[in-house]
Amino acid sequence: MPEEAIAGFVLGIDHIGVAVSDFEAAMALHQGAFGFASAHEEVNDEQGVREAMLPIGDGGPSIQLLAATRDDSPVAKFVARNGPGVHHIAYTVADVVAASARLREAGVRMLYDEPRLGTAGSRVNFTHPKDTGGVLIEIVQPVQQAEGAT
Ligand code: V0V
Ligand code: CO
Repeated sequence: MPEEAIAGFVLGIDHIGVAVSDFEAAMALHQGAFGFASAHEEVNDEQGVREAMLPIGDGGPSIQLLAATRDDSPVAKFVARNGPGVHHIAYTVADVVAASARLREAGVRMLYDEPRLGTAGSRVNFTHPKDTGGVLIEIVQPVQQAEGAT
């Protein structure tokens, strides 16, 4: 892979994660006031979240609404500390393992040694927010890339 391609490993914004305390009310707001449609909903037991993806425009990034399903969920802790609000930004990458390695080389702590299951079969990792300017950054390898990988 050429240097330029490695330097440009962030392909786009996959989603912006928003922590909510009332999932139904947040869905009603985003679908009603903003006219978003829900493209995908699931419960991620490992992460302790109920979530919905609401794409912005045609093929744009999504708003990811996240409600905690248990008290020790990262989202429960975030909401208890800060109240509802923007929780993370998720960047699309082609290879989450390579992207994590590159970030570690740059001195950024990654929260997981190995990628974990994200939305719709994607593979994800997160930066430590203290190493990325106080912003929790998720990197996402969507399932299409995972299937297409050789
Ligand atoms: C905590 N901190 C944050 C933060 N959460 N800063 C920015 N954005 C956030 N969302 C700050 C916190 O205020 C502390 O700052 C510092 O980080 C360390 O906090 P801590 O008390 O040591 O740790 P916790 O228990 O608050 O946990 C923080 C981390 C946790 C980031 C380690 O939230 C985590 O493991 N996140 C990764 C998984 C996740 O977020 N899952 C939910 C989304 P001070 O007080 O020291 O200054 S799941 C998802 O998006 C999926 C599945 C998907 O998209 O596919
Ligand atoms: Co996310």
